[in-house]
Amino acid sequence: MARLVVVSNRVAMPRDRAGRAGGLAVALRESLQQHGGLWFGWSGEINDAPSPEPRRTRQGRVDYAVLDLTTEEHKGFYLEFSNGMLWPLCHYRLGLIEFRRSAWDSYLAVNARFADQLATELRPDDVIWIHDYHFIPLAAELRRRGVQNRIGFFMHIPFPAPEVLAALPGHERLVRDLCAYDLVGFQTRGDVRALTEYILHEAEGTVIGNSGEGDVRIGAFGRELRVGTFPIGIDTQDFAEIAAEGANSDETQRLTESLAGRALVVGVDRLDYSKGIPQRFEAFQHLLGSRPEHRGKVTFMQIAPISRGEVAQYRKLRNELDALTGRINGKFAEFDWVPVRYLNKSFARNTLAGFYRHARVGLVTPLRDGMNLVAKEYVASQDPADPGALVLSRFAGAARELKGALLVNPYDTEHIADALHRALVMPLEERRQRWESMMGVLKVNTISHWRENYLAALQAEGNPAGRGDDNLAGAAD
Ligand code: ADQ
Repeated sequence: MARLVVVSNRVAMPRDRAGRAGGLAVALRESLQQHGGLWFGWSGEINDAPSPEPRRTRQGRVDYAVLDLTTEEHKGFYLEFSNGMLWPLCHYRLGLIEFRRSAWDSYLAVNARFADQLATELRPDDVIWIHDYHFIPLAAELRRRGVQNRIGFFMHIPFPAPEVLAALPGHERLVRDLCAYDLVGFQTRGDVRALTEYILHEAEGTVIGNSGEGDVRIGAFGRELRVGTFPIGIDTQDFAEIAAEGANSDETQRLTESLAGRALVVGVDRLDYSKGIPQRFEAFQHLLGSRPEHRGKVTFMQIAPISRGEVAQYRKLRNELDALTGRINGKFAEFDWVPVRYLNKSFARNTLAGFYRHARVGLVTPLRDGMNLVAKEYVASQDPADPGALVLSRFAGAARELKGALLVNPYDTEHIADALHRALVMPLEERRQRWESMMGVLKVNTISHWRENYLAALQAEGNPAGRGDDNLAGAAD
């Protein structure tokens, strides 16, 4: 039976509690455990005299092998290129990019160094699943080292339109390297379309087959590969259960008491400029300004733990939100009501689920997002008898599936304010209907469904003659 090798920038080590690790880590770990597997990636540590060999841990049937980054690599590969260039590029924020050739060189060099180590770990039958933008060139580097295994890639964030991607010096190399995979998976059909257009118009490639369902087979750079849509899900049942339990938790009780009967609007995001948090604050301010009936009746709680605090744009965003919170509260607060509660901290999943369940409105307004799991978690957490309403950006991948949400343009703060008003006064019957339609989708497209679909598709690709039927996906049940 084939062994599964998962590669991701951060490796969820066995000591990480599942509650913190989240749905994706748990889902990947399950598959690895099922077959025996290897999880390979960055240790999360910086070390200027790193051992060339990975550090290893084994738990159950899973091996973990992690490498440290040097200070220079952490700066060039991780901060400057992955987070400083690819992240804004893929989120359509060209104005935030400062291209440095040294960072690009570092990105390629770290991918080459990781490939050196990973190549020595591999067995001929291994199926390799590489995650996210930090490691786009890894398959090409492995191929250069003679690796012929099936290699799949999943992009968790959006893939930009060719006109945007072409702004990155080195875009040709990046896409050529992407074509070294056997299967490239994206969150939405729009992402598949973006890569296909690049292949056709910038890379002189061809579309060999097109299912019309967000699934194409392309030919480029002397190879054939499949590019498909695999929208990531959550563990819907589990979330619904922990939310029902979380509704009675100490924290949720305290939250409920502190609200004194006021409606709660909740936002939960990493503190990231792609999430549209300032626009959301402006929209709430607009709601209070334009519809005085909500003053004193609604509380907006934004939970946003600090993320990538070393990167200048993230520090700037933090300052902006500190100022906005002060401005809105200064303008509208009363001695017994503070309109905005802004928390830079993380919560355990069950606490978060209890908060979601108590919130009358989930406010999820990214300017661009691969999927956005918070939107799905909010829906899964609702009480079926009295569900809240979801206000969702049309630019989140989740908007393709959650048609029962109130979809908004996240740049249009007045539009968001109108949707917020609609959500706050929405009759129970309409809330129920919308929620049922969304929950129907979430019950089918769970995270296990996503993982199994992806692995089955990878399994079917590049399957060299003579290789047995090593059904990876099915065995994960
Ligand atoms: P992210 O950009 O991190 O993920 P998202 O999909 O919303 O965004 O996932 C965030 C996760 O972190 C959720 O599970 C959420 O519950 C959790 N989280 C956020 N704030 C938290 C807090 N304060 N305390 C505890 N948990 C918190 C990237 C892409 C997304 C894509 C995912 C998965 O940017 O578009 O949906 O990967 O593919």
